[in-house]
Amino acid sequence: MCGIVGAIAARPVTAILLEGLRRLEYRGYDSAGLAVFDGEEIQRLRRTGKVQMLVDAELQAPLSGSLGIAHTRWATHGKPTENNAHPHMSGEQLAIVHNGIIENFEPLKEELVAEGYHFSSETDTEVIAHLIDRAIHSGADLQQAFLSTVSQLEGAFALGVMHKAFPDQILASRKGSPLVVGVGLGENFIASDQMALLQVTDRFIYLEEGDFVQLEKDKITIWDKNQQLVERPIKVFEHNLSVADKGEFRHFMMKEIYEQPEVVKATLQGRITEDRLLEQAFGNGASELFDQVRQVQIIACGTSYHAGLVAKYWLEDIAGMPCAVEVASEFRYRKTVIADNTLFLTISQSGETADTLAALRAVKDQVLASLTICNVPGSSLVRESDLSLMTNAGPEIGVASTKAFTTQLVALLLLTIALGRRNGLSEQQEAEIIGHLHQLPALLLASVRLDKNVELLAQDFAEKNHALFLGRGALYPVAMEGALKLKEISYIHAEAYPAGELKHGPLALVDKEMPVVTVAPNNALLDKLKANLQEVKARGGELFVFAGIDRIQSEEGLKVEQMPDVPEILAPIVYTIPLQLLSYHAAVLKGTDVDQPRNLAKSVTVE
Ligand code: HGA
Repeated sequence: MCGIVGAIAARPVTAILLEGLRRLEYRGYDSAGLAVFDGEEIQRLRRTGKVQMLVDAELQAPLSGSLGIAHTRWATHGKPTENNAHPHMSGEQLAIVHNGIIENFEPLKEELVAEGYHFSSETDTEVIAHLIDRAIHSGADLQQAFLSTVSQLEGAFALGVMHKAFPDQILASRKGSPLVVGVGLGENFIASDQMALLQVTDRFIYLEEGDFVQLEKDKITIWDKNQQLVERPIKVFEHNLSVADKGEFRHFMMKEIYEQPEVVKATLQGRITEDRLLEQAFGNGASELFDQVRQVQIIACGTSYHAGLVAKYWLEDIAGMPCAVEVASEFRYRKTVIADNTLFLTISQSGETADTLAALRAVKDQVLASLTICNVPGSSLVRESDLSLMTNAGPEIGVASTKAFTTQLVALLLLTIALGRRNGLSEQQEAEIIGHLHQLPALLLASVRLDKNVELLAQDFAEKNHALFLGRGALYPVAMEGALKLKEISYIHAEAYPAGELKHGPLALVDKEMPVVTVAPNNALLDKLKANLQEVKARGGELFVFAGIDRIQSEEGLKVEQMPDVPEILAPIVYTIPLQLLSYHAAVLKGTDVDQPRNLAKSVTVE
């Protein structure tokens, strides 16, 4: 996940670009660079490491100009070296920054090399610079050259381009990666995320897929994916919804529950096309490593452990990949047998979870490769793992994890596709799953909108001391996560069971004081689950069922909340939402400290 910033103004832009990079550093942190047109030449400065290295270098050799682009990189093609850092140039004329993955860069590169273009980096990005240059040399102006180049690119990108011979403009485009336009007075900007530009403007245009923009000092022109001129609305950024602010919400946890449709989009952005996974999103060398993987060992704690358990169902069922899941605090202290060609997968919101980190360190030398799914760039797990996939959920402040969990699940589904591809998952099946993932934000939104109904259900919980959660298949770990949420923030004792286990013991606990919550999407196990519900009803238990449309009806002792119709594969993600809402409302009714429940901490950096 790289970050890009661009500025065209009447004043010097270097400080604006550097501040923008600082604010985007959460997106990429292996190297950074900027290019500024000083009226005569494009001056470029790049450094490996943190943005601060670039800031220090610029202090030594200041760059000045009122047109510039900048980039903070998270390498997908080529190591994090200065040569691979962006901006990339074609000759002295043209500079480009790119966030994303160009899937067809190899044939394009071969073509350009055959025509005499020299490549100074290993990146996919550099082909874009030379393609634009080639089109200009055959008579196109910058705009035509940019458009014809973009039409040749497959994959995902957000791009910013400047050219010495066209110093009155920046061109930009997005497809599959985020990009916003910041609207100033006599100056305009682009960035991967509005946060990068809040220092200079609070007015933004949110570009749509395939949009192409010409940015001048006092003019913004936008064409849509069909190259038709379009007007996009300018929106004023609501500062009260910034990350460190609860905005209209009473608690961070609720804000974070509501953010899930948006952050899941961010997890997917730049990583999928309409019908395919871009597996370079896992980082440099991921594809070659994935080729060799024969099993997956997942290690995590708490909520992340539950995400791992869901992934086991997906990996074995869809990717045919043997998978073991264990809590880190157990794994690290026992003698373990690591099979050949094991991908060691850690999952952690903070990337600093002490037990998970210790488990990684203990076996790092024995595994084929380590991959972490994590929400904090630059964290220890990210630094110490061979590969990483960031969940892009943004800061999670509520101690009880919500959006980190659902974005972890999305990341794990992407991994399932990557490994499945090598194990019989057809292109058609992949396209189907990706199609479902495109629907996911809307499905999450529909579930979040059940809030008021779930609030009513919660009234039956607040007075209770215990609750049971049931699920089957990949919904069993979701039930575990629901029980954990309820425990964490409402202090109601809750346990989760695979529904088939009920009669092997927990049924003895069931009476009218023990609410039983069940997640019951329409799937092959639904009829079995319904039989389990009858077992509860027959013992006077009170059932609360989140169910697919029209499959289970409310009746005495059985309250059904109808969920949106979801593809089976997405059910674990979508059905998580009502359980989060249920625990939230139960806790609010009980009057507990929702965001900072007693005895718990957000980032468990001690064992
Ligand atoms: N493929 C480019 C950009 C990387 C990126 O967007 N990462 O998220 C590179 O490797 O430089």
